[in-house]
Amino acid sequence: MKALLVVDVQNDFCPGGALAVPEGDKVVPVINSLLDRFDLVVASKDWHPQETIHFQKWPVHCVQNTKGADFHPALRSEKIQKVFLKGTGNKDDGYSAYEATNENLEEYLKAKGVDELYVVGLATDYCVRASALDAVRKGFKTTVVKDAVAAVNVNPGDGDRALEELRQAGVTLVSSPDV
Ligand code: VGL
Ligand code: ZN
Repeated sequence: MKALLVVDVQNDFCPGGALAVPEGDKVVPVINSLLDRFDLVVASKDWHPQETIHFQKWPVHCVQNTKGADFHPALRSEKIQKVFLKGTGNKDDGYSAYEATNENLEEYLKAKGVDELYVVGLATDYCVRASALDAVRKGFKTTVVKDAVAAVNVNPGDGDRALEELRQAGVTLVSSPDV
């Protein structure tokens, strides 16, 4: 059983948003093209309170129930069976989808019989990285689709370094035509 995890494809991480990932919107058509190849599609949302220590590191973004926290309008979000909300506390970053507080992602996937998890979305160097690392640690056969992720790149090369770290941790890297 193979599932797709769509990480944080939200307005604030796309061009024009509060914490825009360069070319963040470019992942949307690639992700849309993958959705029908999976038995199960789930997503995470960065879902912050108005005040959190997270905003000492980052501009205010993805505040709960704001437009910036909505999915990118072109994402075929009707295909998403469950949304996992993370970063909801005010004392930690909550980068990983496995830190969601509305539902437990690990238990949800295991209850559905998922053993293989494909991870796509934003941003390669933060939430995709943290979610994929947690997925391998929890025993999922984990794959990141390289052309379906994009990096913040606070420091040049952060995205490429994150992908190399993931590869060394046991994550498989593929291109979308090979999914
Ligand atoms: C993210 C920075 C701050 C992410 C979330 O979704 O990768 N990055 N908050
Ligand atoms: Zn955030």
